[in-house]
Amino acid sequence: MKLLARFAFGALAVVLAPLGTGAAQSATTIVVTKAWARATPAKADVGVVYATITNNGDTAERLENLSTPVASTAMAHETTMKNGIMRMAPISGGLVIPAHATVVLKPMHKHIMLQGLKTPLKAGHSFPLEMTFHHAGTIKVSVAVGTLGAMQAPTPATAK
Ligand SMILES: [Cu+2]
Repeated sequence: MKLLARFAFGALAVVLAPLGTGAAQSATTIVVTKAWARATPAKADVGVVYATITNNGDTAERLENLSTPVASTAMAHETTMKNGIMRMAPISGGLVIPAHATVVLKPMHKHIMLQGLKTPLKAGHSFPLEMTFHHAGTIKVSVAVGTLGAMQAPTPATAK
């Protein structure tokens, strides 16, 4: 009975696969969309990147490394509120994207911290970010820069 149920589920998955988004290519288990950052003031040392990460795979994924030419380090962070005090720290154990789940990095939550910013992030511009996952390997993402203090991703029309 159990075996039958598993077979039925497998058949369903095969049928549904072609209906997935066009982004799903051969072995693309991790899809990153809406990568964006806020513009930073001149001489700022830090910046923050947000993105939506979807794991279409059957196993949990871990973001193992981040790299961008605009900053000396990039790291997954988490913002928490404790006794009314907001603080942030590297996510212990790293950022994990469970199987068949989407993790949204957004203001006041999980984010990617850029430290040692080499150049101010300018609204309307974009910059590359390499995200290396345990199974999926390295994914190159273009991060669109929105305005200073923006709370959501700039619309694609405004990003260059
Ligand atoms: Cu942070």
